[in-house]
Amino acid sequence: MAGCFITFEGGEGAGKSTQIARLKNRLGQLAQPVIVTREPGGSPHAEEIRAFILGGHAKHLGPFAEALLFAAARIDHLDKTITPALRSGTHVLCDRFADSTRAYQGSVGNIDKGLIDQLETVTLQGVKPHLTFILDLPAEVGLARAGARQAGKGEGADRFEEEDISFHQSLRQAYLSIAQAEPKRCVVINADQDPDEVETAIWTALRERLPPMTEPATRPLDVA
Ligand code: T5A
Repeated sequence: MAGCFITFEGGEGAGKSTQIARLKNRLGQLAQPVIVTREPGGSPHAEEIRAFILGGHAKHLGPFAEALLFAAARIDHLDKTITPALRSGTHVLCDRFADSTRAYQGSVGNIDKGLIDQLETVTLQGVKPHLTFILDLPAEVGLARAGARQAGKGEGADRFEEEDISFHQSLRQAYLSIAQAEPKRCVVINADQDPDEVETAIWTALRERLPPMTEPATRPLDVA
């Protein structure tokens, strides 16, 4: 793989989409080839599965069935979007990935860790993010941001946003545990600050972890 695979994780309203757009802009100014994608979704069939899950249609099946549906969407997303981009030397910025299944369905949904590990192995087929930014903030702050944005658009809460506060507080701890278990891949970013400060923290970490990405692209990428 010639491109870098970077994922953004965190609770609801953490600011992932905002920061992904800013990072894409910065990389574009350096002529770095980059695409932005998201989970669940990121390919036509995965977007269909997204609508089904976030519409709440799989909730009654329980967390493991939901994890299988997220995995099915992920297989198509990898196959159609992520892997071809990385092979062609394009960086991929992805809004949520396998850590979301580990946190939401695994830790908070109480699915056995060994089962989540096995599911991840068969789903990812060895494709792992080079770097994962975990945007960390109190659950109440993130939910308030997500709620305000939805109110502005006249939308309601989705399948997971409507869970109670203890669900979202557990989620925050689940992400911090993931970061603690994989410090080489994960960087925790304080997302409870001004968007410009969050952007600077992300750029600084990127420069430390993947320096070729933060320089002008003057030759074919060789950063695998
Ligand atoms: N899910 C997903 C699983 O359960 N398992 C899985 O395996 C996967 C892949 C996806 C849902 O599916 C679940 C997790 C999710 O519940 P989604 O619609 O894609 O749902 O929603 P989220 O990924 O949660 O994304 P959000 O859009 O809710 O949040 P973001 O992208 O983190 O936040 P963003 O950038 O849209 O910002 C939210 C609001 O806050 C403002 C923005 O302007 C916006 O209005 N904002 C800030 N305000 C103040 N300070 C800052 N620093 C700010 N940054 C942004």
